[in-house]
Amino acid sequence: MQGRRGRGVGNVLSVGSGRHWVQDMSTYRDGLWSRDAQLIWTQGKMGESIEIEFSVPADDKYDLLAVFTKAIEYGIFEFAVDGESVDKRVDLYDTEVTTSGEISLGKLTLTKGLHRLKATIVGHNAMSKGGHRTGANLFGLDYVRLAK
Ligand SMILES: [Ca+2]
Repeated sequence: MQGRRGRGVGNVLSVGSGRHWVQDMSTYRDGLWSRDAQLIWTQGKMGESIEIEFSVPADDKYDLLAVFTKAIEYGIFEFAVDGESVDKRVDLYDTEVTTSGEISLGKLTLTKGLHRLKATIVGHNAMSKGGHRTGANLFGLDYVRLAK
């Protein structure tokens, strides 16, 4: 996850309807996104999920940290790791295009190797204004990081 130019995002393992891609964020506020990029998912529907792989270096207990993109048409998400729900709900609505800063998705005991982070659309802020091509439940992930 951590390369020479900052932290990124692992492979997308599954996704609901809509589109996802790595979006160049260099035209937005300079330096705010690691690698000037985010994983974006548009046109997702209520209850659908995106599942992303992340790598754990050694068996241990970690704080799973993630940075998301926030903007006017972004949704509200809940999370699971390896199919187990974590007690976290994140509202990615914001009046400007920005990042969430590092949010803890929980302290987890993880084995060395690949794991799955799943984000599920559970709604969107009443202020959220979706575009007809993007929907009102957008998801954006800047990076995932494991802290001890
Ligand atoms: Ca990034």
